[in-house]
Order: sequence, then C-alpha cells, then structure tokens
Amino acid sequence: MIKSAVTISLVPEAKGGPFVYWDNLPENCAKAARLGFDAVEIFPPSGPELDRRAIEAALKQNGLQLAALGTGAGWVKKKLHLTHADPAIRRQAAEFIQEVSNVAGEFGAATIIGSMQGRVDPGQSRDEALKYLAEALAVLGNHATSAGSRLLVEPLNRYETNLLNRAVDGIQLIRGNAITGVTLLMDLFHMNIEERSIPEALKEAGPLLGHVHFVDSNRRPAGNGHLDYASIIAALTELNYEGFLSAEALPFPDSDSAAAQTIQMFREFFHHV
Ligand code: LER
Ligand code: MN
Repeated sequence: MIKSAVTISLVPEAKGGPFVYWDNLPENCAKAARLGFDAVEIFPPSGPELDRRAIEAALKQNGLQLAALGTGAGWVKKKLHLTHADPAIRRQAAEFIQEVSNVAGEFGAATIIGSMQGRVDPGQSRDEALKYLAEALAVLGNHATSAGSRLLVEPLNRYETNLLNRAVDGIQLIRGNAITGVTLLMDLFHMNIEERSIPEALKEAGPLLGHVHFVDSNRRPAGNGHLDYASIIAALTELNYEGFLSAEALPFPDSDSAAAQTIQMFREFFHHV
C-alpha cells in the first residue's frame, strides 16, 4: 500500500517554488490530516532552526507521520553544495545535511538531497564532481542511518543540475560506489523532462526507489497536466512500491485546492482511504 504525503515549506526564500503548503506548520498539518494524508514532508530553513517539539505536537495531534525533510535551503539560502570546488563549502554542505538528518532521524523520517548535490562547475570535470558526490553520500548515508534517518538522492532536470538528471545516473552512482543507506527520490516533474519513459525508469530504479514526488508535467498538482498516471501506477504496482507518494507541486490554483486535488487522484488510482 502506498503512503500519501504533502509538502510544507517553511522557507520564505523559496517562495514561488513547488510546495503545496507554506508556513504555519500546525495549521497545515491539520489541513493535511483533514484531507486524509498519511504524512507531511517539510522543507525547513535548517536543522537547528526546526522546533522539534512543535513538529512532534503537530504530528501527534493530527495522527500524521513525517515522511521526509528537505535540505535544499542549504543551497537556496547559503549557496552550499556537495560538489563545490572549495573543500570548505563542501564540508559546510555536509554539516548542513547532517543537522537536518539528526532531526529527521528523531521522527524516523528520510533526508532529501536534491539541489545540494550541486553541479559540474566550469573548470571541473564530471568525474571529479561525481567523486565528491559519491564520497559525501557514503559518509552522509552512514550518518543518516545511525541517526535513524535514511538518505534520498533526487535526480533533477537539466535546468537545475548537470550532475544527476535521470534514474540511471543515480543508480550508477549508488551501485558503482557500493553506497549504503541511500536510495533514490524520483520526481515525476523532472522525470517528464529527462526520462525516455517514466514507468520504465521507475522500474529500472526498482529496489532503489525510495520516495516519489507526485506532480504533473507542468509542476501543477496531478491531474492538471499530461502525465499518463495509469502507466505510472502500473509500474509502481509491479514494483510493489510501498513508500511515499509526496505531493510536491505548485500551489495551483491555491494550496488547499492543490492538496485536495492530489488526494482525489490517490483515491482514484490507489483506492487510498
Ligand atoms: C527541486 O526542483 C526539487 O524537486 C526538490 O524536491 C529538491 O529540493
Ligand atoms: Mn522534487
């Protein structure tokens, strides 16, 4: 059985980004629970800035799980990433991620590395960037596991990174370096731009598929674009995927409608209660 989640951003600098709910954690958790979501996924400003007691209360009062915490604010706010040519920046990026993992672990939630993967910078070779990323993931994967979390690495479309764009890039990185404690987050919006076939790429990821960002081709909530959900659902069913499908989409036409539209799609396709 799949589990449903919806995103909440607590980062003002990310305004305009693909998050369904914004700010006000208690109120948005109550709304998510009322609609029938199993969990929330939070995009926090940083680990230390998260109020653990407030999260615990909001989850408990609403019978919700914490699916995952994002780390993208390290890039958005501080321009940190794991493949920067400067070792001091790489170190700060890793510390930022570990601090998020420490909080995620307390709630048994995953830690997402999307934009914090970085990119191949001018003057750098692809091999060098991939070596930095593999080294970082090995350490961060172990750290996440010992903190009670797990790491999710997200291939992004070409307009956001030139490093991991497709499922196969992530699979090669994880398997090629025998990295443990790390699986893939596949985002249907990025996949629509980069993959030859979304269902085939999901199946290729197979046991490495750890989380899905559920969204339509235009980054609006599922049902507002042209993705073929029947084939996507068939692939997930074939895989016996039991992880989260998390609504990471633009709040179109508004947050409440976007969340309601997504849960409606889950009911239609997965008989989600
Ligand atoms: C960014 O485009 C994205 O999809 C996020 O999940 C990563 O922070
Ligand atoms: Mn995503």
